[in-house]
Amino acid sequence: MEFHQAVREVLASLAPVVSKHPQYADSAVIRRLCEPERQIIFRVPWVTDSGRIEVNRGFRVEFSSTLGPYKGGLRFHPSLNLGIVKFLGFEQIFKNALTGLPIGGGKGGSDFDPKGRSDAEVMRFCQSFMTELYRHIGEYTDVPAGDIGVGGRELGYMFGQYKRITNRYESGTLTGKGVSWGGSQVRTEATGYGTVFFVDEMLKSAGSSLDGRKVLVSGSGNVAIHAIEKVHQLGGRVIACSDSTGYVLDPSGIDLELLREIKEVRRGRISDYCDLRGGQSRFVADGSIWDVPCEIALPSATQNELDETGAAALIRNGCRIVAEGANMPTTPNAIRLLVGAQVQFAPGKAVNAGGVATSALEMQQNASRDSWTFEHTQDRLSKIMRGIHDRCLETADEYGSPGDYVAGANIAGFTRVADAMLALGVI
Ligand code: NDP
Ligand code: 2IT
Repeated sequence: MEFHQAVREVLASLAPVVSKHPQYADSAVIRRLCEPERQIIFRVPWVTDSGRIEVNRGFRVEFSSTLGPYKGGLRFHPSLNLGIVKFLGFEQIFKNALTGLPIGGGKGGSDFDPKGRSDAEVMRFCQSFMTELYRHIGEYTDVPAGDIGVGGRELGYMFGQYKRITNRYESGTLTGKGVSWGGSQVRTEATGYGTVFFVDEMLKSAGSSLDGRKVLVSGSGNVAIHAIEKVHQLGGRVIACSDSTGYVLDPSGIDLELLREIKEVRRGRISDYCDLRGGQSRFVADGSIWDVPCEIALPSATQNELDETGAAALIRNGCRIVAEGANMPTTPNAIRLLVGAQVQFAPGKAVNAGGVATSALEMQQNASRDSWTFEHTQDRLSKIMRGIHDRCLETADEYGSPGDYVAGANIAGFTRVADAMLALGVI
């Protein structure tokens, strides 16, 4: 279902491209792009702390290696299935193309649920997962990173196992590594920061800024936390964030230090926030964050989290910008509603591309055995986001849809990968 949704969304933008450039149709570029180059599904057995044997399913979908090694994250979430991995891998092809960097598209993960598991259990799972995955990946082949449920801890255990099995310190095989063992400055922050850099460009191109804006950020994971941080640095105020159990409303602005303590140190739930924060903050169990009045909404949790009801509430309350920090968080009907109400909408494959772009910067540093400063890396990220933003608008103009970020992102991503496919022949 999700894969078809993602494909339909891209194809809907391509009619003017194919009529202007019939060579794409003649060489079946679209049909070839819809079929992954390779799909790997494997058993992941592991042992719990109490000695029970568990079995999960592992996936890696290697979608397109036209522009570079397959590149994309690993997701650990109980809902994960092949259709979701395929949608994420398909999106990744165009997102990665949009960055202008030499990376192909792929995605993977497992239906393993890390919630409530001890560090030792997570380690044994990651080691078992990598014991199969290692034979499929490598600096020049396929370079995984994190996604939902996979952060620094999991990547550490996976890199350790990869290094042990291969007896090689191949830093360029995984990205999102810790800075003390081959990682890049800013990679942890990059998706959230990049999302806000993109929104800043949207505002600037309308002669405005983030200063004083009221913002909603759904989720409270890696992307959400760093989006909140950058909104606050640029003068905006994030008044609500969420997780799968409900949302926190804090009219005086989310206390980031407290949120990080709860999520990153204690690995706790967002419902703990209000007990510790007090004041006017409150937790709305099972509530929809989109009911909170705002000017800018950044869905940053998961796919299809913002539906027509959410979109209608945002419109009613005067929201002006929706930019996707997550992958495909807005349903097609919600996008139609938002666009119909003149809300500026920017899709994940452009908005959240800062994460994978910084992964490509990590690969550059690994290849040259170098490490850059935080300032330099953040400057590169911000320039890359400006480049993606401008490319979306220029492409939308060129194909007769001025201001349409969806058309711009889909067409600019597609044409870059399609032109390279034409050059490489029928493979
Ligand atoms: P995290 O695991 O750090 O956080 C995920 C957040 O989303 C949590 O708050 C989680 O709540 C919530 N969430 C996850 N699944 C669901 C669900 N089924 N229903 C409701 N809430 C859910 O992941 P990230 O922050 O890394 O990823 C968030 C989004 O951003 C994903 O769409 C991911 O694909 C995308 N993305 C991530 C990048 C990265 O570099 N990490 C790069 C580009 C995009 P709970 O804890 O309750 O499950
Ligand atoms: O969806 C995404 O772009 C990611 N999860 C990041 C992928 C990466 O390889 O850094």
